[in-house]
Parts: sequence; structure tokens; C-alpha cells
Amino acid sequence: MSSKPDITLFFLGASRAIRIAWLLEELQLPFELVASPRASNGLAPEEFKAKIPTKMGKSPVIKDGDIVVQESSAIVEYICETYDTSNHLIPKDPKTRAKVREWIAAAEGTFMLHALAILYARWRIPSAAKEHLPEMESSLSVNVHNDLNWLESELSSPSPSSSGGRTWLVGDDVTAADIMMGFNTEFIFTRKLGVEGGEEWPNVQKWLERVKGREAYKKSVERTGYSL
Ligand SMILES: N[C@@H](CCC(=O)N[C@@H](CS)C(=O)NCC(=O)O)C(=O)O
Repeated sequence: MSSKPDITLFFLGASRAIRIAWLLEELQLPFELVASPRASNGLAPEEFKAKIPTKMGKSPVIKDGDIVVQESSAIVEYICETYDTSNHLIPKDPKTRAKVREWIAAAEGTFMLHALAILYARWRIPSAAKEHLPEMESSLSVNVHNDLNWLESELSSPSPSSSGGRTWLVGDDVTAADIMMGFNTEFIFTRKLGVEGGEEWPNVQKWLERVKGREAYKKSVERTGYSL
């Protein structure tokens, strides 16, 4: 285990990289920030991509001494396993850990997958087919609704140690589950990706407000200038 962090975070504006900035603030780890706003086409500017030490050039990426890690879920696991000495963000107990890992996997593999299908349809549909976009969005939104219903039901069920609804996704305190899931949930609502139709997810909204009110999250937003 490396005990002395030497972390650089490559941070593209309005992106998943906020997960990593929040995590680093949560653990009070010092880091160098290499940040860039998006180009006018919504992508990462070429000059910024050239600085990122990976072939993909996507954000987030971290460099910690001699290791470079990409993919936000892998970065979260690496940082927690290396620097979260109290193991509170990915708890040691196998059952709690499995639940945290379930959300880490779901953030990209389920929620982002389904939300991005809608965003890519908006971006890429040929103009000759544009009239079919509302129908496409509506059929793709079924997946997003199912995902949010799952999140809503988890947040409505009692946490292991209290009988009320839960404050955080797993257990009584913030874990890597909240840190991974916060971004995609905000992204889905802000970009209106499959959430139209009158259905509401009140516990999801309350949890998202708690995420935004968390001190370490606010610090990460302030330092990076993150805004969706
Ligand atoms: N699955 C990857 C996704 C990385 C990714 O697609 N990042 C986007 C920003 S959220 C990006 O770098 N886009 C800029 C571009 O493609 O130019 C992760 O979880 O880190």
C-alpha cells in the first residue's frame, strides 16, 4: 500500500470526473488538478486530451506516482483500497461490500448505459429520421424508469440500523456507492434523459440534495468549477 499520495486528476468539465474530485475531498487527499472545460462540440478539447496519459483520452483519469488509472469505477476502487485506511467507503464486511460494489457496477453498467442511449440518439439521429426521435426516446425511457424505480425503492427501504428510509445508499454513512451514483443520477435529471411522463422519485431527489449538501462534495465542486 502506497501511503504517500502523488495524485494528479485529469478533469473534464461537466463530467464523471466529479466522482473522483468528491472522493479525494472525502478522504482529504491532496491532488493536482489538470482541468479543462468542454469544447463547443461537447467533447474534450484536443489540447486537453493530449495531456491525458492514456490512449483513450477520456476523463476521469488519475496518475498516482507511477500508476495511471482510467474508468471512474476502477479509480474509485483503487483510491479506496490504497488510501481509505478506515475502510468506510468500501467496507470490509463481505455483504456490505457486495452492496457497495453493486452500485459501483450499476452506475456505469446500468444507469449510464440506459441514459446515454437516449443522449446518443438525440445527438446522432439522422435528420431524415428526426420525426421518430420522440417515439425512440419514449421507448428507451422504460429502462431509465426501471433504474430509477430500483434506486427509489432502495432509498425508501430501512437501512440495516434504522427503521426509517435510508440517508445514504448503503448503511448509515456515505460510501463509494453514493460517490459513484451521484453523478449519473444528477445527469439523468439535468439532461432529462428518460424521466418525462409524470412519474416522481421523491426519495431519489432527497438523496441527491443530501449529496449536493455534503461538505466534501461542495468543496470538489468549488475547486473544479463543476456544473452540469
Ligand atoms: N466509463 C468511463 C467513461 C469515460 C468517459 O466517457 N468520459 C467522458 C466524460 S464523462 C469523456 O471523457 N468525454 C470526452 C470525449 O469523449 O471527448 C468512466 O466511467 O470513466
